[in-house]
This record gives sequence, structure tokens and C-alpha cells, in this order.
Amino acid sequence: MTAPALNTSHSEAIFGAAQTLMPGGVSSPVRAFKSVGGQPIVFDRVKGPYAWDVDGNKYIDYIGSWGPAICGHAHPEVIAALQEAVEKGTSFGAPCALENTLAEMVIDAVPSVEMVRFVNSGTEACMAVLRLMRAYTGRDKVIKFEGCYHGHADMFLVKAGSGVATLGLPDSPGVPRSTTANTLTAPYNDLEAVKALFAENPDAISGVILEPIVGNAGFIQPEPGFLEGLRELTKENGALLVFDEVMTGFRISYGGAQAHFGVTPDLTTMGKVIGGGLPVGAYGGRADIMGMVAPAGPMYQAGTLSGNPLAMTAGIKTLELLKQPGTYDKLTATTQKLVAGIKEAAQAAGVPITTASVSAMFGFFLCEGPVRNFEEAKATDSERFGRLHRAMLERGVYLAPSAFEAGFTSLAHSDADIEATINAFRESFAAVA
Ligand code: KE4
Repeated sequence: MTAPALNTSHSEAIFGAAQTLMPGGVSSPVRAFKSVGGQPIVFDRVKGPYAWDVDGNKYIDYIGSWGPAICGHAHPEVIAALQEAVEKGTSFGAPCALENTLAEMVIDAVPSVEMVRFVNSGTEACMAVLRLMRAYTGRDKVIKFEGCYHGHADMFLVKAGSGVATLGLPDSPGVPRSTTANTLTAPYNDLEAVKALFAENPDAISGVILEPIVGNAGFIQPEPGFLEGLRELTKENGALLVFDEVMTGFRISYGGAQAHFGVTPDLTTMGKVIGGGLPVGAYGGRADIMGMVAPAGPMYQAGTLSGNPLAMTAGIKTLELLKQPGTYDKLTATTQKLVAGIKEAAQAAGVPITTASVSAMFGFFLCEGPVRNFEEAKATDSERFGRLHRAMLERGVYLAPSAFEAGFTSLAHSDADIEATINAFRESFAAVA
């Protein structure tokens, strides 16, 4: 069944003008649709599980601003809280009680966090946590995993995921070799490779940082024993274990992936959900480590807008909503229904697929699978994914414009939305088979 042609003339005009104003016409590379082809959709507004573009087309949104919109876009209670807060100003540049409130909520929720520092993005959080790992251990090297993405700071742009993988960039020019010389990489789910790196670099590795569930190389889960093995290996080698929960924090469970899997790292980075759609990042962990952060300790990190009252307000209200009983059961049920429908639709069309989900995060690769690491993820049929992405757009469903990203559901996605999405997948897989 062919979809009606999508009128995107206003999107095209606005995006066309953007080309001369901003590199690639976007504020973040993955939004440019480079790997799926076609013109990006220019959003006009969002509400609940929906987005409307500037041509008035409506989409069921499975990106949710790349994670923050877990309660649904523009949740009325978040909006109301912000409207009240904004009357008191947008930024203080001074201590504010709202920071205490959100800090207490994060500390109460996330097993590894005894103290927390707020910043303005996940990138900032990961930059700061790496500096803290090095300051605390006195060691310079760090282990990351191929396909994991920890923001765009120089030292992490080594075999990174997300937009780096999407655009097939050989990491990035402008990053001195001296900066990445201390960044060691291993395949995800490969404990032996990590063990070897520790053996080859005795007393030189400050720690291991990873996405406890990968959302930046497509959706890849830790194999049984992987996280536990890293916990043991880091302890044995006097190194720190750091979970980058910018994407998984408060999405996999109220305590993040670390609570879900029962493995507690030494430090955790967060972002996205804890800002409720406003710019917030955070890093936190053991008090004895966080005590090194200025002005309590010598490790310097700062930020003009860190802890600003609006972002704190949106984060507090969002976590209050997520803390309600049954939240994650509902998110899990919604997502499992969606993923089962995606799998059935692909199989009905004879399209190879492997699917997975945990709570409100999901993904699929257009290959047989299993996909345990970034190398195996590259087997996905990216060309067919591009055609699928366009076919779904034409049927009113907005998926991440990359085969190397994850999908996000929200409390606002209804059964009817899931049914409509599955129908769109049935038609789209048939169209791209
Ligand atoms: P930000 O600096 O984009 O707030 O966070 C960086 C970051 C750090 N760690 C993890 C696990 C992340 O997923 C991210 C950012 N995620 C991407 C989506 N894959 C942001 C979207 C974009 O780059 O436009």
C-alpha cells in the first residue's frame, strides 16, 4: 500500500535557508538525515507522543528529543511548573534550593550516587567525570568501548558511536593524537579484551567508562556477566568503573541501568531525562571521589548556567512523575508490544531483523543477529534502513534518522499509537522488502 506523498515544502524551504546559516543546516549532526537520505523534517511543535512539522504533518515520535521526553513532550505539569518558575527569573548564577531538591532526588534514586554535580549537557558530564577519574587515581589512561558515545569531547572521539558512527567519520579532525593516546578501546561485551588492556597497561588505567546499555551503536545489551566482570576487573586493578547513564538514567528504571542490572559503578553520568527537556547534565558517585571536585577539592569544573532554576524545575517535576507507582511496568509493556509488532512486520515481509528492548528503550538491526558489539552492528542493512525510515515518515512515524541510534517510548504513547505504528511498519517493510 503506497503512502500518500508527504508535503514538506515548508520544511524544505526552512532547511534550505539553514544551510547557509549553520553547518549542515543543523545544531547537531544526526538531525541532518545524512545517513537516511531525504530532507529533514522541521518541527513546529510537540505534545505527548506527537510532533507536528511546519507543514502541519503529524508524527508519532520515537525519539522524544533523544530521551528527555519520557513523560511525553510538553507534559502539562512540567509546563505549569516552568511557567511558575520563570516568573522568578531564568538563571541566578547563585545557589538555589531547587538544586538541593533535584540533587536529593538523584542521590535517593541512583545506587552509586552519594554526591552529584550539575552541568549543562551529557558531554560536559562525561568530560568532567574523565577528569575526576584521572584526578582521583593519578592515572591518565581510560578504557571505552567501540560504538559507545560519551559526547563530543576530544578524548572520547575514538571509535565513537552516535553521529560519528552514523556519518562514518574516522573519528574527528582537530583532535590531537596526544589527546587520544590515552584512550584505549575494546569491543563491547569482550571482557578478555579489557583484561588484556589492564595487563598491557599496569597501574596506568584510571578506569573504564561505558554505556551500561548501548544506545549509540543501535541498541546493544550487555551480555550476562559483562557488567559484573567489569566491576571485578576494575576493583582488581585499582581502577574506577563509570556508567554513562546519560541515555539510560531514569529510563531503564528509576535507578537507571545500574539498579536494573544490580551492578553499582563508582561514578555515573546523567543527562536528558533529569532535565525534563531543558539543558541539564550531571555526574555523581562515591562521596570520597566527588569530594575532589572544586571547591571542595582541587579538581576544577564550572558552568555559568549549571543548576539554573528552570532546568532544575523541569527535572524535579519529571522525576516526580516517573516516581509514580507502575511507571516502568507501563513503559515496559508499551515498548515490548511495539517491538513484538516490529519483529512480526519484518518477518511477514521476509526482511531479516533482530530486535531488543529494555523498559522504555528499544532498537532493531536489519540483519539476522545477534548483535553483541559495534562490529556486528555494522552488518545491519543501512541502505534498506534509509528506505524504511522514509516510508515510516510518509506514514506518520518519526524514527531516529540513523541505524546506529536507539528508539525511545514514553508514558504518553497509547495502545492506539502503538497499533498505528505497527501498521505503518507492516506497510513499510512490505514496501522495502
Ligand atoms: P549531550 O552532550 O548530547 O547532552 O550528551 C552526550 C551523550 C553522552 N552519553 C550518552 C550515552 C549519550 O547518548 C549522549 C548523547 N546522545 C545523543 C543521541 N545518540 C544525542 C543526540 C545528538 O547528538 O544530537
